Amino acid sequence: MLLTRAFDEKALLLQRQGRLGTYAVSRGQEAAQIGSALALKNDDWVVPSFREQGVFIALGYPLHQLYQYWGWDERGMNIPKKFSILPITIPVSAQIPHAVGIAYALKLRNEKKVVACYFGDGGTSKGDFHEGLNMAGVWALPVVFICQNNQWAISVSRKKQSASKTLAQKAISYGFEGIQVDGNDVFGIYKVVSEAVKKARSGKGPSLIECFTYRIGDHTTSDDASRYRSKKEVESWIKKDPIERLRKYMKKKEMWTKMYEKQLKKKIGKQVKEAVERFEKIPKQNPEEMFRYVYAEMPWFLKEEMRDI
Ligand SMILES: Cc1ncc(C[n+]2csc(CCOP(=O)(O)OP(=O)(O)O)c2C)c(N)n1
Ligand SMILES: [Mg+2]
Repeated sequence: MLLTRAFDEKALLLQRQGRLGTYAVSRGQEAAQIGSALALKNDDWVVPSFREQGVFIALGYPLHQLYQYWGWDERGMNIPKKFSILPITIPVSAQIPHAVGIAYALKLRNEKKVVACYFGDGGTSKGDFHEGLNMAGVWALPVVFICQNNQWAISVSRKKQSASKTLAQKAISYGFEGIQVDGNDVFGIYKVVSEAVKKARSGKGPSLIECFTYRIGDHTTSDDASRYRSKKEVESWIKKDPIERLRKYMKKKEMWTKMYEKQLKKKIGKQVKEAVERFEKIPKQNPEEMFRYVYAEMPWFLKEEMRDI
Protein backbone atom coordinates (compact mmCIF):
# COMPACT_ATOMS: atom_id res chain seq x y z
CA MET A 1 0.00 0.00 0.00
CA LEU A 2 2.87 2.35 0.80
CA LEU A 3 4.58 1.48 -2.48
CA THR A 4 1.41 2.31 -4.40
CA ARG A 5 1.14 5.64 -2.58
CA ALA A 6 4.79 6.44 -3.31
CA PHE A 7 4.37 5.41 -6.96
CA ASP A 8 1.37 7.76 -7.22
CA GLU A 9 3.10 10.67 -5.52
CA LYS A 10 6.05 10.38 -7.89
CA ALA A 11 3.71 10.10 -10.88
CA LEU A 12 2.04 13.39 -9.87
CA LEU A 13 5.41 15.15 -9.67
CA LEU A 14 6.52 13.72 -13.02
CA GLN A 15 3.26 14.84 -14.64
CA ARG A 16 3.63 18.37 -13.30
CA GLN A 17 7.16 18.46 -14.72
CA GLY A 18 5.95 17.32 -18.13
CA ARG A 19 7.68 13.95 -17.82
CA LEU A 20 4.42 11.93 -17.69
CA GLY A 21 1.04 12.27 -19.40
CA THR A 22 -2.38 12.61 -17.79
CA TYR A 23 -2.45 10.39 -14.71
CA ALA A 24 -5.23 8.97 -12.50
CA VAL A 25 -4.13 8.80 -8.85
CA SER A 26 -5.42 6.02 -6.59
CA ARG A 27 -4.85 7.73 -3.21
CA GLY A 28 -7.41 6.44 -0.72
CA GLN A 29 -8.16 3.27 -2.70
CA GLU A 30 -5.05 1.29 -1.79
CA ALA A 31 -6.85 -1.12 0.57
CA ALA A 32 -9.52 -1.95 -2.03
CA GLN A 33 -6.91 -2.56 -4.69
CA ILE A 34 -4.22 -4.41 -2.77
CA GLY A 35 -6.61 -6.37 -0.54
CA SER A 36 -8.50 -7.67 -3.58
CA ALA A 37 -5.41 -8.44 -5.68
CA LEU A 38 -3.85 -10.48 -2.88
CA ALA A 39 -6.94 -12.70 -2.76
CA LEU A 40 -6.16 -13.98 -6.28
CA LYS A 41 -3.89 -16.77 -7.44
CA ASN A 42 -1.04 -16.03 -9.83
CA ASP A 43 -2.76 -17.40 -12.91
CA ASP A 44 -6.19 -15.90 -12.24
CA TRP A 45 -7.15 -13.25 -14.77
CA VAL A 46 -7.21 -9.58 -13.89
CA VAL A 47 -9.19 -7.14 -16.02
CA PRO A 48 -8.52 -3.57 -14.90
CA SER A 49 -9.94 -0.17 -15.70
CA PHE A 50 -7.54 2.78 -15.41
CA ARG A 51 -7.00 3.53 -11.70
CA GLU A 52 -5.71 0.15 -10.52
CA GLN A 53 -1.99 0.75 -10.13
CA GLY A 54 -2.34 -0.84 -6.65
CA VAL A 55 -3.55 -4.05 -8.29
CA PHE A 56 -0.68 -4.09 -10.79
CA ILE A 57 1.81 -3.33 -8.01
CA ALA A 58 0.44 -6.01 -5.66
CA LEU A 59 0.79 -8.56 -8.48
CA GLY A 60 4.42 -7.53 -9.03
CA TYR A 61 4.01 -5.75 -12.37
CA PRO A 62 7.23 -3.94 -13.42
CA LEU A 63 6.91 -0.38 -12.09
CA HIS A 64 8.85 1.16 -14.97
CA GLN A 65 6.31 -0.27 -17.42
CA LEU A 66 3.47 1.37 -15.51
CA TYR A 67 5.25 4.73 -15.75
CA GLN A 68 5.95 4.01 -19.41
CA TYR A 69 2.25 3.49 -20.11
CA TRP A 70 1.29 6.77 -18.45
CA GLY A 71 4.23 8.40 -20.21
CA TRP A 72 2.49 8.19 -23.63
CA ASP A 73 3.94 4.82 -24.55
CA GLU A 74 1.44 1.97 -24.80
CA ARG A 75 4.29 -0.54 -24.85
CA GLY A 76 4.07 -0.20 -21.08
CA MET A 77 1.01 -2.44 -21.43
CA ASN A 78 2.89 -5.05 -23.40
CA ILE A 79 2.15 -7.44 -20.56
CA PRO A 80 5.03 -9.80 -19.68
CA LYS A 81 4.02 -13.43 -20.27
CA LYS A 82 3.99 -14.44 -16.62
CA PHE A 83 1.06 -12.11 -15.86
CA SER A 84 -2.57 -12.85 -16.68
CA ILE A 85 -3.59 -9.21 -16.80
CA LEU A 86 -5.40 -7.36 -19.56
CA PRO A 87 -4.10 -3.90 -20.53
CA ILE A 88 -5.53 -0.81 -18.83
CA THR A 89 -8.91 0.14 -20.34
CA ILE A 90 -9.65 3.84 -20.58
CA PRO A 91 -13.18 3.64 -22.07
CA VAL A 92 -15.42 3.29 -19.03
CA SER A 93 -16.68 -0.29 -18.50
CA ALA A 94 -15.60 -1.54 -21.94
CA GLN A 95 -13.55 -4.13 -20.07
CA ILE A 96 -16.58 -5.75 -18.39
CA PRO A 97 -17.75 -7.77 -21.44
CA HIS A 98 -14.09 -8.75 -22.03
CA ALA A 99 -13.85 -10.12 -18.49
CA VAL A 100 -17.08 -12.06 -18.95
CA GLY A 101 -15.79 -13.43 -22.27
CA ILE A 102 -12.62 -14.68 -20.59
CA ALA A 103 -14.66 -16.26 -17.79
CA TYR A 104 -16.86 -17.97 -20.39
CA ALA A 105 -13.78 -19.37 -22.15
CA LEU A 106 -12.40 -20.62 -18.81
CA LYS A 107 -15.66 -22.40 -18.14
CA LEU A 108 -15.76 -24.01 -21.60
CA ARG A 109 -12.17 -25.20 -21.17
CA ASN A 110 -12.88 -26.40 -17.67
CA GLU A 111 -9.95 -24.37 -16.31
CA LYS A 112 -10.22 -23.70 -12.60
CA LYS A 113 -9.26 -20.05 -12.87
CA VAL A 114 -11.14 -16.93 -11.83
CA VAL A 115 -11.48 -13.51 -13.45
CA ALA A 116 -11.31 -10.36 -11.32
CA CYS A 117 -12.93 -7.45 -13.14
CA TYR A 118 -12.46 -3.90 -11.85
CA PHE A 119 -14.57 -0.81 -12.52
CA GLY A 120 -15.81 2.29 -10.73
CA ASP A 121 -19.16 3.52 -9.42
CA GLY A 122 -19.62 5.48 -12.65
CA GLY A 123 -18.96 2.29 -14.58
CA THR A 124 -22.18 0.77 -13.26
CA SER A 125 -24.20 3.20 -15.41
CA LYS A 126 -22.90 1.76 -18.66
CA GLY A 127 -24.73 -0.77 -20.80
CA ASP A 128 -21.59 -2.92 -20.74
CA PHE A 129 -22.06 -3.35 -16.98
CA HIS A 130 -25.61 -4.64 -17.41
CA GLU A 131 -24.77 -6.84 -20.41
CA GLY A 132 -21.72 -8.31 -18.71
CA LEU A 133 -23.26 -9.02 -15.33
CA ASN A 134 -26.43 -10.35 -16.88
CA MET A 135 -24.64 -13.00 -18.93
CA ALA A 136 -22.21 -13.82 -16.11
CA GLY A 137 -25.26 -14.66 -14.02
CA VAL A 138 -27.01 -16.65 -16.75
CA TRP A 139 -23.91 -18.75 -17.43
CA ALA A 140 -22.81 -18.89 -13.75
CA LEU A 141 -19.32 -17.74 -14.74
CA PRO A 142 -16.20 -17.69 -12.54
CA VAL A 143 -15.91 -13.91 -12.31
CA VAL A 144 -15.65 -11.53 -9.39
CA PHE A 145 -16.82 -8.02 -10.22
CA ILE A 146 -14.99 -5.51 -8.06
CA CYS A 147 -16.60 -2.08 -8.04
CA GLN A 148 -14.51 0.58 -6.40
CA ASN A 149 -17.19 3.01 -5.34
CA ASN A 150 -15.01 6.05 -4.71
CA GLN A 151 -18.14 8.29 -4.56
CA TRP A 152 -17.31 10.23 -7.73
CA ALA A 153 -17.25 9.73 -11.48
CA ILE A 154 -15.25 12.83 -12.35
CA SER A 155 -17.72 15.53 -11.15
CA VAL A 156 -20.80 13.29 -11.00
CA SER A 157 -21.51 12.18 -7.45
CA ARG A 158 -22.60 8.68 -6.50
CA LYS A 159 -26.13 9.95 -5.71
CA LYS A 160 -26.54 11.26 -9.24
CA GLN A 161 -25.20 8.03 -10.68
CA SER A 162 -27.90 5.63 -9.50
CA ALA A 163 -31.07 5.62 -7.41
CA SER A 164 -30.11 2.20 -5.98
CA LYS A 165 -29.45 2.36 -2.25
CA THR A 166 -26.24 0.40 -2.74
CA LEU A 167 -24.37 -0.59 -5.88
CA ALA A 168 -23.90 -4.09 -4.49
CA GLN A 169 -27.66 -4.71 -4.57
CA LYS A 170 -27.66 -4.48 -8.36
CA ALA A 171 -26.35 -8.06 -8.32
CA ILE A 172 -29.76 -9.28 -7.10
CA SER A 173 -31.31 -8.47 -10.46
CA TYR A 174 -28.68 -10.57 -12.21
CA GLY A 175 -29.32 -13.52 -9.90
CA PHE A 176 -26.15 -13.58 -7.85
CA GLU A 177 -24.73 -12.25 -4.63
CA GLY A 178 -23.68 -8.63 -4.11
CA ILE A 179 -21.72 -7.50 -1.07
CA GLN A 180 -20.92 -4.00 0.09
CA VAL A 181 -17.68 -3.87 2.04
CA ASP A 182 -15.70 -1.13 3.80
CA GLY A 183 -13.29 -0.30 1.00
CA ASN A 184 -10.72 1.20 3.35
CA ASP A 185 -10.37 -1.97 5.41
CA VAL A 186 -7.72 -4.09 3.73
CA PHE A 187 -8.61 -7.18 5.81
CA GLY A 188 -12.32 -6.85 5.09
CA ILE A 189 -11.68 -6.59 1.35
CA TYR A 190 -9.29 -9.53 1.42
CA LYS A 191 -11.83 -11.71 3.23
CA VAL A 192 -14.81 -10.87 1.04
CA VAL A 193 -12.86 -11.19 -2.24
CA SER A 194 -11.24 -14.45 -1.08
CA GLU A 195 -14.68 -15.92 -0.42
CA ALA A 196 -16.02 -14.74 -3.78
CA VAL A 197 -12.95 -16.15 -5.54
CA LYS A 198 -13.39 -19.50 -3.78
CA LYS A 199 -17.04 -19.56 -4.76
CA ALA A 200 -16.22 -18.75 -8.40
CA ARG A 201 -13.45 -21.36 -8.53
CA SER A 202 -15.77 -24.08 -7.28
CA GLY A 203 -18.29 -23.41 -10.08
CA LYS A 204 -20.81 -21.51 -7.98
CA GLY A 205 -20.84 -18.44 -10.18
CA PRO A 206 -20.12 -14.72 -10.01
CA SER A 207 -20.28 -12.11 -7.24
CA LEU A 208 -20.37 -8.34 -7.21
CA ILE A 209 -18.33 -6.63 -4.53
CA GLU A 210 -18.82 -2.95 -3.85
CA CYS A 211 -15.80 -1.47 -2.10
CA PHE A 212 -17.09 1.64 -0.35
CA THR A 213 -14.17 4.01 -0.51
CA TYR A 214 -13.15 7.49 -1.61
CA ARG A 215 -11.02 9.13 -4.27
CA ILE A 216 -8.98 11.57 -2.16
CA GLY A 217 -7.18 13.11 -5.13
CA ASP A 218 -8.48 14.80 -8.25
CA HIS A 219 -10.04 12.57 -10.91
CA THR A 220 -6.87 12.88 -12.95
CA THR A 221 -4.08 15.42 -13.28
CA SER A 222 -6.39 17.27 -15.73
CA ASP A 223 -9.08 17.80 -13.08
CA ASP A 224 -9.63 20.22 -10.21
CA ALA A 225 -11.99 18.48 -7.78
CA SER A 226 -12.25 21.56 -5.53
CA ARG A 227 -14.68 22.94 -8.15
CA TYR A 228 -17.33 20.33 -7.37
CA ARG A 229 -16.80 18.95 -3.86
CA SER A 230 -16.18 20.43 -0.44
CA LYS A 231 -12.96 20.50 1.54
CA LYS A 232 -14.93 19.18 4.50
CA GLU A 233 -15.96 16.07 2.61
CA VAL A 234 -12.39 15.33 1.51
CA GLU A 235 -11.03 15.93 5.01
CA SER A 236 -13.56 13.54 6.53
CA TRP A 237 -12.24 10.81 4.23
CA ILE A 238 -8.59 11.65 4.84
CA LYS A 239 -9.33 10.66 8.45
CA LYS A 240 -10.31 7.20 7.15
CA ASP A 241 -7.11 6.80 5.13
CA PRO A 242 -6.58 3.05 4.63
CA ILE A 243 -2.84 3.24 5.20
CA GLU A 244 -3.30 5.14 8.46
CA ARG A 245 -5.87 2.56 9.55
CA LEU A 246 -3.50 -0.30 8.85
CA ARG A 247 -0.69 1.52 10.64
CA LYS A 248 -2.90 1.96 13.73
CA TYR A 249 -3.89 -1.70 13.65
CA MET A 250 -0.29 -2.86 13.33
CA LYS A 251 0.79 -0.54 16.14
CA LYS A 252 -1.84 -2.00 18.41
CA LYS A 253 -0.72 -5.52 17.54
CA GLU A 254 2.92 -4.46 18.08
CA MET A 255 3.71 -5.27 14.46
CA TRP A 256 4.82 -1.71 13.65
CA THR A 257 7.74 0.41 14.77
CA LYS A 258 9.07 3.74 13.56
CA MET A 259 12.20 1.93 12.41
CA TYR A 260 10.14 -0.58 10.41
CA GLU A 261 8.34 2.18 8.54
CA LYS A 262 11.55 4.12 8.02
CA GLN A 263 13.28 1.10 6.47
CA LEU A 264 10.25 0.23 4.39
CA LYS A 265 10.01 3.78 3.04
CA LYS A 266 13.70 3.77 2.21
CA LYS A 267 13.32 0.54 0.23
CA ILE A 268 10.22 1.89 -1.53
CA GLY A 269 11.94 5.18 -2.36
CA LYS A 270 14.74 3.24 -4.02
CA GLN A 271 12.28 1.05 -5.98
CA VAL A 272 10.42 4.10 -7.30
CA LYS A 273 13.64 5.97 -8.16
CA GLU A 274 14.99 2.98 -10.08
CA ALA A 275 11.68 2.54 -11.92
CA VAL A 276 11.70 6.19 -13.04
CA GLU A 277 15.31 5.95 -14.20
CA ARG A 278 14.56 2.79 -16.15
CA PHE A 279 11.43 4.29 -17.70
CA GLU A 280 13.21 7.46 -18.77
CA LYS A 281 16.01 5.49 -20.44
CA ILE A 282 13.58 3.75 -22.81
CA PRO A 283 14.03 5.28 -26.29
CA LYS A 284 11.02 7.42 -27.13
CA GLN A 285 8.54 6.04 -29.62
CA ASN A 286 8.15 7.71 -32.98
CA PRO A 287 4.85 9.69 -32.63
CA GLU A 288 3.84 8.41 -36.08
CA GLU A 289 3.33 4.99 -34.49
CA MET A 290 -0.01 6.02 -33.03
CA PHE A 291 -1.45 6.58 -36.51
CA ARG A 292 -0.12 3.48 -38.18
CA TYR A 293 -2.13 0.53 -36.88
CA VAL A 294 -5.69 1.82 -36.56
CA TYR A 295 -6.78 1.06 -40.15
CA ALA A 296 -5.39 -1.35 -42.73
CA GLU A 297 -5.30 1.67 -45.05
CA MET A 298 -4.72 5.02 -43.43
CA PRO A 299 -7.60 7.42 -44.23
CA TRP A 300 -6.80 10.89 -45.60
CA PHE A 301 -7.59 12.71 -42.36
CA LEU A 302 -5.10 10.63 -40.37
CA LYS A 303 -2.49 11.16 -43.07
CA GLU A 304 -3.10 14.89 -42.72
CA GLU A 305 -2.80 14.77 -38.93
CA MET A 306 0.35 12.69 -39.15
CA ARG A 307 1.96 15.25 -41.45
CA ASP A 308 1.33 17.92 -38.78
CA ILE A 309 3.20 16.26 -35.90
C1 LIG B 1 -17.07 5.45 -22.52
C2 LIG B 1 -16.44 6.58 -21.81
N1 LIG B 1 -17.15 7.69 -21.53
C3 LIG B 1 -16.58 8.71 -20.87
C4 LIG B 1 -15.25 8.65 -20.51
C5 LIG B 1 -14.63 9.80 -19.73
N2 LIG B 1 -14.41 9.35 -18.36
C6 LIG B 1 -13.21 8.91 -17.96
S1 LIG B 1 -13.26 8.38 -16.38
C7 LIG B 1 -14.89 8.79 -16.21
C8 LIG B 1 -15.60 8.58 -14.91
C9 LIG B 1 -15.42 7.21 -14.37
O1 LIG B 1 -15.93 7.14 -13.08
P1 LIG B 1 -15.89 5.81 -12.28
O2 LIG B 1 -16.36 4.68 -13.10
O3 LIG B 1 -16.58 6.04 -10.98
O4 LIG B 1 -14.31 5.56 -12.04
P2 LIG B 1 -13.28 6.50 -11.24
O5 LIG B 1 -12.75 7.48 -12.23
O6 LIG B 1 -14.00 7.13 -10.13
O7 LIG B 1 -12.19 5.58 -10.78
C10 LIG B 1 -15.39 9.31 -17.40
C11 LIG B 1 -16.78 9.75 -17.58
C12 LIG B 1 -14.53 7.48 -20.83
N3 LIG B 1 -13.25 7.32 -20.49
N4 LIG B 1 -15.14 6.45 -21.47
MG1 LIG C 1 -15.76 6.61 -9.18
